[in-house]
Amino acid sequence: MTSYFDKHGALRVSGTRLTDAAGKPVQLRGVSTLGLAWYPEYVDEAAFRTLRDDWGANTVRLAMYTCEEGGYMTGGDRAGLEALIDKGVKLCAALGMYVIIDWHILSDGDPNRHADAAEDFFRRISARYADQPHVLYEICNEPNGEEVTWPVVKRYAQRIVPVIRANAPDAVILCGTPCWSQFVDQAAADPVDDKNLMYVLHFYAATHKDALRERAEAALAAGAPIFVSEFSICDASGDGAIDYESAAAWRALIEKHGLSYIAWSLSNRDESAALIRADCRKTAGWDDGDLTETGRWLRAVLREDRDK
Ligand code: IDC
Repeated sequence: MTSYFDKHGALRVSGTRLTDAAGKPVQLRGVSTLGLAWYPEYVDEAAFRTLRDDWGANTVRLAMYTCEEGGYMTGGDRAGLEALIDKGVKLCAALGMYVIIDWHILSDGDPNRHADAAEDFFRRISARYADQPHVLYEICNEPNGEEVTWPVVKRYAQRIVPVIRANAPDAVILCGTPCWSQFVDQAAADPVDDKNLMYVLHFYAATHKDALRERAEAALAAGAPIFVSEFSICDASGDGAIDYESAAAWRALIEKHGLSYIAWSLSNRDESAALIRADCRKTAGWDDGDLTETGRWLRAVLREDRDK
C-alpha cells in the first residue's frame, strides 16, 4: 500500500494551503495523543496502524505538556518524554504517516516563560529529525492570558523559528495564536517572516461557533495559512455534550478550505473528547463498541475523507 507520506513526501506552504513538493494540496488528518506522560501506551505500532488502516488517518500529533502534571517544565521525566517522541516519530516514519511534535503549553500561558527550555528542546529535536520530512514542529500549543497578545507570541516565534531553521530549513512549523489558539486573524494581520509556517486554530465545537469560524474565514481571506492541530466536538473543557450541528458547520469550513485537522484525544480518559471508551483497555484494533461517541464520529469522518 502506498502511504500518504509515500505519495506526498516533504510538505511546504503555498498561499494559504499546505501542499506537497509538486504544489499539490495536501490535507493532514489524524489524532493527537493526550499528554504523552499520562498515556504513553498509545504510542504504539498497532495503535498507529489501526488509525492509518482502519480509520484512514495520515498524521499523529504527539502532545507533550510543558506545565501540567508530569510536564517537561514541571518535574516530568524529560529523557522518557523525548524517548516517547522518538518512538512516535519512528513509528510514523515506518508507517508512512506525518507526525507533529507539540510543545504543549497551557497553564503556562505565555510561551516566552519557558523559551530558554523551548529553544534548547527544539534545537536538539530538529537536529535529530533534520533529514526526516514527515516531521512537523508545533512550537506552542495554546498561548493564553490577557497580556499574551499576538506581538508577544510573535516574539517567541521569532526566537524559536530560526533555531529550527538552522537544522530543518524547510520543515513545516505550526505556531499557536492568542486566546488558546483562536486569534488567527491577528496573526494574519502581522505574519511571521517565514515561508513554511502555518497559524494554529483550535476549536471545541460545542463552545466555539460562528464567531470563531468568522475569525478563521477572515484570516484565510487575508492570506494566512491555517492548520487545525487540535479540536473536538464537545465543549472546551474536553467534556460535556457533543454539538453535532456546530461540528457539521466546522466540517464544512474545513472542507471548503482543505484545512488539515487533528482530533483530541487518543486516550480512554473519562471525558467526552477521548476517542476510546473509559472501560476499554485495548490500545489498538478497536471496534465501534470500544469507541466513544466522539471516536465513532471521528472514525466515520476520517473514513469518508481517506481517499481524497
Ligand atoms: C485537557 C484534557 C484533560 C486534562 C486537561 C489538563 O482533555 O483531560 O485534564 O487538558 O489541563 C485544550 C488544550 C488541551 C485540553 C483540551 C480540553 O490544548 O490540553 O486538554 N483543550 O480542555 N484547549 C482547548 C481545550
